[in-house]
Amino acid sequence: MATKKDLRIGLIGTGFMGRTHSNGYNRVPNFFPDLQYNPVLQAVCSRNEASVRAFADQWGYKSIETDWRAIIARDDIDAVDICTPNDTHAEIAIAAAEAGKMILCEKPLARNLTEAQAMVDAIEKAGVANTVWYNYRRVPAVTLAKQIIDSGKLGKIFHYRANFLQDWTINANVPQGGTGTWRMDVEAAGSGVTGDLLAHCIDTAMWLNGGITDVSAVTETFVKERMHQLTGKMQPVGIDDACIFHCHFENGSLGLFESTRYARGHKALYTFEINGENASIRWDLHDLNRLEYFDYADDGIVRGWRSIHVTDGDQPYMGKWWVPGLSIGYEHTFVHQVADFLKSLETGEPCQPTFRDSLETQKVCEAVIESAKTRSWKDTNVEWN
Ligand code: SOE
Repeated sequence: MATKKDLRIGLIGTGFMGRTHSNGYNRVPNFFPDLQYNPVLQAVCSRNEASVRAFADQWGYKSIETDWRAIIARDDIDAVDICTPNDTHAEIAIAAAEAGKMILCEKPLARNLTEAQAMVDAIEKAGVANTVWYNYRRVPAVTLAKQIIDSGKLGKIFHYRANFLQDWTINANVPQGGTGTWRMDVEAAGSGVTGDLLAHCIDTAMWLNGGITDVSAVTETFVKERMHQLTGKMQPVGIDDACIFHCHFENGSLGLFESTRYARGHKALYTFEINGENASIRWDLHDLNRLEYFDYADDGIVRGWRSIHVTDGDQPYMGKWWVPGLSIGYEHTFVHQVADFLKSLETGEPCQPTFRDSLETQKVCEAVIESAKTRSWKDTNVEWN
């Protein structure tokens, strides 16, 4: 095999997502050995020197930085991976693009549409490779759902339904702001469940079922004040704790979406169901290797919901893993995204979702928040192809 090319990564941010991405870079060479590019963990950056050093040792980064600008200034880094809170995405991504770096950005792309548009303008002007980590597209069962839908088996689609339910913020003593709870702070996050959880549902939905044209939403903030870790004071909560919206898709189908962090008993219940004229599909993150499929064309005496255990070598990504019948997990979605990004560098094809694709998701999120605020239907102005 020809000598591999190195893709030298500079990771910024060492939280939960820093770990998932690092695991992805580390696993890819073993399981996707045919790729021409080899990820090299060149540098990792976080403000606290001791903790970033420990992270570098644990995950195998060659060097550390404590200022993200240093990562961007380095000549020995090809791609910048942004895993910091949402309020830093735009500044880092724009600076990285101007420096000619490739960019992999954690979701959501930005806090709002204005920031997201500026990021898209910067990467398109620079012409750099880019992707956004909407990882659930790369669950093999979800990728299989996409293949089934694209094959036309569902026929005309009538309904798309999705939920993303969690329960980790019910306790009013959970603070906002600062390390670990920046998702609770509107300044850092931009929004609550809409940008954090529904953004996943919207990304998957538009990938599977096309553009969302208009939305009508309701949001609620159940705990109105929380202690802010940066000021030490009780402060109003600006995020949406729960959001429900319904919508139209360009293809004429209706969508219904719900997300909350107040669904006691649910830690990360992401589900979707799609009903078409000829067939239906449903998926549940808690049983992520299973795709349920109902086909009206089946012989009547055996017709019913099929439970497809997506572990066969012919099914998406699974030929890369163990042997048929053996499951993989959440972390593999990030391995797949790294592999797809590296492949995109070989082929020159964009690695979806790109910043531009994720701008469309941001448009829907913005319309959802605006609709809830104004108690009215909002057009998304999504451009989906
Ligand atoms: C929030 O709790 C969170 O970690 C999201 O930020 C992730 O994007 C989602 O995949 C799981 O839940």
